[in-house]
Amino acid sequence: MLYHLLYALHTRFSVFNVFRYITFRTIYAGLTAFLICIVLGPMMIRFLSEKQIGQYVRQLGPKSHREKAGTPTMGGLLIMAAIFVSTLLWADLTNFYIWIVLFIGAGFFAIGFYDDYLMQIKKRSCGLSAKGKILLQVLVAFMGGVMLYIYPDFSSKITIPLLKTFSPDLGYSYVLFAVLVIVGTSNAVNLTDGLDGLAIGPVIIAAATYMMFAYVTGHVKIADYLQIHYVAGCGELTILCGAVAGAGLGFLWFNAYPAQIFMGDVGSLPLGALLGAVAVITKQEILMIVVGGVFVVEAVSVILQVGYFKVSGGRRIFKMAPIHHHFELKGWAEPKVIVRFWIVAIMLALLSLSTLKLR
Ligand code: 57M
Repeated sequence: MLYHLLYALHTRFSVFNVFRYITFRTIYAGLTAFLICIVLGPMMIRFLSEKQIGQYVRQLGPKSHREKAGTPTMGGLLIMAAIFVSTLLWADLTNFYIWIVLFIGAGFFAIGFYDDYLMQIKKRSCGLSAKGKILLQVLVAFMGGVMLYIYPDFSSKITIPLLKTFSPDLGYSYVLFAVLVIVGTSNAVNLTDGLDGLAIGPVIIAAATYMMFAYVTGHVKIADYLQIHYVAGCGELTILCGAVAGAGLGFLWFNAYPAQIFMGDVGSLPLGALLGAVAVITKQEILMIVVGGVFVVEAVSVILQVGYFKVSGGRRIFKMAPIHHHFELKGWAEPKVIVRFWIVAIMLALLSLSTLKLR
């Protein structure tokens, strides 16, 4: 909104010319989202505590988690409010991709909110059924995928990392591919959110990475130089990614070990969906496997554990899945697990950025 209000004044006051630059608006979108979380964080924690919206901790988990019971949760309300307000303030609101990503984020926010509402407020121990949650996620992602597919400027080709000339056109099946990326990323982030700061750290790192991907993919000259897909208009997603990273840093201020607040499904589901949607639009969908490598490993550890448990008649590969619990039960202190996962996430992000040159 500020872009529309203030850039128009640049003919009279040249200083407002700065609002045309995506880099400037990205920095301030990040700072705005960060400040919203920092300023409102303590009030949010007090509000959730007063409403007794505290985490129910299942007895199955590591014993060290028992003392976490009652920690205020649904902090995702604050994260998503910061992202939406900051994006609406600093992005070009005539940009189609901004609205598509916000639509998908809002849809997953609603699903996560309803799940948390049932679990934390109505005190139903399991919330939405797994099938119901997945179906709603697929529906929202499908609607987003169809809108992308029918948008005249958007191509249904996908990028294969490291391959410069091979980018297959998926046609109609592009919609299903987009659903897979968005729903998969959303649930992988959700599974990862099992230790203090464990999910929000890699979310910040992935958002910062896709901030760079969105910028170069939306810049005709840089895209041509790097020989990557040019997606006209997707540069505005740089600002949204800046808001996600800023909100994530603001939330991490309170979610850092020992956490004063958890994000809840109302945070993990939409954050993953936002990252998935940006990955799809910037044509770096498959690279999400690398950028979001921590999320992928967490999800795969669960799939392997549950699958092996079934075929082996009750035996386990890991001490407990997702894999962060395995390291906890091996004796790693929680902060050590968290920071080491962040280090891996940073290394994977750097590796993914290197593919822009390795083509
Ligand atoms: C999402 N939720 C955390 C918090 C957060 C199929 C199975 C793998 C499903 C999985 C599951 O239930 N996943 C749900 C993970 C939970 O965090 C809440 O959920 C929100 C995210 N959706 O925002 O509100 C617990 O995580 C801890 N936590 C922190 N700090 C944070 O900043 O310490 C979360 C955020 C919180 C808190 O203790 O209560 C979670 O872990 O449930 N199930 C599991 O992950 C369980 N694994 C398991 O059962 N493994 C089995 C089989 C099924 C694979 C096995 O290995 O044999 C573990 N989780 C729990 N208990 N709670 C272990 C058992």
